[in-house]
Amino acid sequence: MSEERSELYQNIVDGDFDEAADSTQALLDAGLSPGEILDGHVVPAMGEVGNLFDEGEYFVPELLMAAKAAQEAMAILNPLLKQSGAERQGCVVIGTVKGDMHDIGKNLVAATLEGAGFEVVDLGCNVPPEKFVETVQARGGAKTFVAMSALLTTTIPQMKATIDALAAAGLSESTRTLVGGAPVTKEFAESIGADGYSESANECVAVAKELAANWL
Ligand code: B12
Repeated sequence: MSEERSELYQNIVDGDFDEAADSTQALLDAGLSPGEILDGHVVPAMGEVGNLFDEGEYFVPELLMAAKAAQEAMAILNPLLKQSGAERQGCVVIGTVKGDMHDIGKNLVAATLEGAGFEVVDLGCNVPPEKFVETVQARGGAKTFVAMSALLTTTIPQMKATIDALAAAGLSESTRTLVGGAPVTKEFAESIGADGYSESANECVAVAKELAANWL
């Protein structure tokens, strides 16, 4: 079984969601850690699905079946990532921004942060700026990371709208913002005043930890 072409990888690419749980379990039984399965199998398989869609080979139904297969795998991996016993880090409020329903990347980032010891409050997708603000306010001024995901060029302006809404509510000092998603670049992140950006879920942990070290 090659690293990238495992049965799980193939199940996700083929949208065989009823087999994805068994193939995830098979990788765990073979001794792989949940993080290795996520980074080595689930993420690359979804990357290939994205490419097939971009090339016109796949259409929305195939995407949905692939997404469902990835979710079956995550249903097994998530609880294990949470149990990893990593040292407790800060709290991250995460969501996909308003108008955007893409949540696969956001879910991977949430699971990876959780596995690295962060407390994660997942607001789901289509999250308006005011919902991020309310959630941070409900934490009573405690220092909080606000992580936003967006996959559409039409929705990335919601990231700036959220950063502005946090500032307007007087929450700039108690929050640090993280942004990501396929159309988001480091330059864009800087231009909207985000505190952190990363291209991948794994890298996001390092970025959040570095911000935490200088802040929490
Ligand atoms: C799967 C998918 C869908 C699925 C989503 C299912 C779901 N539950 O998420 C469905 C079918 C619903 C869908 C719908 C649509 N989609 Co779509 N979709 C995709 C596709 C193929 C893959 C996205 C994906 O899951 N990638 C895999 C994950 C793992 O990668 P990722 O999200 O980038 O996340 C990684 C990093 O970016 C980063 N990251 C992500 N979030 C965050 C957050 C933080 C804080 C950090 C630090 C890092 C980080 O870490 C992640 C893991 O490494 C992309 C094509 C592509 N190549 O990206 C199109 C794509 C994003 N979709 C697109 C479009 C146009 C649409 C629709 C408008 C289509 C339509 N006509 O109906 C709708 C919009 C619905 C809406 N309002 O949101 C376009 C966007 C074009 C644009 N320039 O805006 C794309 C690029 C396809 C294309 N080439 O045209 N889509």
